[in-house]
Amino acid sequence: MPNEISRRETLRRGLTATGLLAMAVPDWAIPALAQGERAIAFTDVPDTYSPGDTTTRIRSLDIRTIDGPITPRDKFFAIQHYGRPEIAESAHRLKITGLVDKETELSMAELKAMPATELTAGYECSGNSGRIFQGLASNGRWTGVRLSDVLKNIGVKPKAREVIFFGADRKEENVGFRQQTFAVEQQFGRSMSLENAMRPSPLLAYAMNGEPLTKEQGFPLRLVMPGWYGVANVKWLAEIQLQQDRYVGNFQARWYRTMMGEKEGDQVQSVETEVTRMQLKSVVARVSTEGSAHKILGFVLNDGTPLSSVEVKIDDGPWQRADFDPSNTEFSWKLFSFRWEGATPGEHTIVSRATDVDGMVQPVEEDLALKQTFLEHNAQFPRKVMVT
Ligand SMILES: Nc1nc2c(c(=O)[nH]1)N[C@H]1C(S)=C(S)[C@@H](COP(=O)(O)O)O[C@H]1N2
Ligand SMILES: [Mo]
Repeated sequence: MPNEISRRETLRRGLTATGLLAMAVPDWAIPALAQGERAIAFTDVPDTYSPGDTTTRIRSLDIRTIDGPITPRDKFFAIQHYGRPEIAESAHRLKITGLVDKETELSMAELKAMPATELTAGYECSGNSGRIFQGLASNGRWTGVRLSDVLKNIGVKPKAREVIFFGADRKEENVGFRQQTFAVEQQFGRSMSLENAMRPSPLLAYAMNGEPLTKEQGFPLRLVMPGWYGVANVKWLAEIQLQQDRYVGNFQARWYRTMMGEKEGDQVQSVETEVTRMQLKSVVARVSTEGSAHKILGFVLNDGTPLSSVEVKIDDGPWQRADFDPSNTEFSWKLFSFRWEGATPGEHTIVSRATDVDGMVQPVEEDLALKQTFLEHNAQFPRKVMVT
């Protein structure tokens, strides 16, 4: 009875999606450290570790300090290629050019006068990994206008296929062609198909967590592309250009590609893909203790596909299901917690793995052995803690 099966399948998916929200909240699932609760030390993080701040090129999030679903704006990770341009909001214009009915410039006041949407979205830089203790990830509550509304208002010509987002940040770079090298001014740009741009979720965001974007977050305007890796979220957004051809800018066509070997019999073929939707990843972020009980807290990031489970394994023990935080939403990071009973003094290894409703399971390091580039590293991340 194929109908029956597909109905059950639909029910299961529906339940998983809403189940994330409706699940009973264990009292210890609340992320902030309770009275008398203290964090215990990871022995895999050196004492010299520093997450950086706004004076450094990269500010990462010390994930051991996660104390709620939303990352505060002064802790939200920040990374970019060309530095952080200073833009005056009153002078800023968003240009919309190319295959539109009428090329347009919108002021921030005009954008803010349009119906606003709020959406919680978490993302990580595609270069995030255990190398930097998974600190290039955060979760924010964004306010802005839907990209699709802006494009529909302006009118898109039928030939348009590609939507390019340019930041105001520019830099001269050496571009090679055969034996020659040219110094060319490059503007940070990323593109996507018109189909993806017209989805309901992408936002032209001007606020995070109820406050204006900070300079490092792309003040006064940025794209937020829920479910995609950080690089899609173009900051200091200055121009949206629609065209028919694929965009082949540096950060689209040369950077942010993944090369992965795929086995065909004895042969390994290298397959190159674009960095777009986030690959399923979970990370243990914090371990704390209160009396004799221990709690493990972590987060999951993916493209918004509902999750079926996140599990935790301690040393050589079995995989055990963790609980999802009730604050999780479709595009937020998904916090999870696990009550660890009977922790014995000494060093322990803790690892988590997430599974989605399509049966995708977070890979282990060995599964990624054929990956040739470092981006999109979503392997399970075993962590070491010291119980005293
Ligand atoms: N204009 C512009 N936008 C950009 C970048 C950039 O260099 N310039 N870097 C991208 C990358 S690689 C990432 S991971 C995210 C980081 O966003 P955040 O700094 O708000 O965390 O911004 C993206 N948007
Ligand atoms: Mo990134």
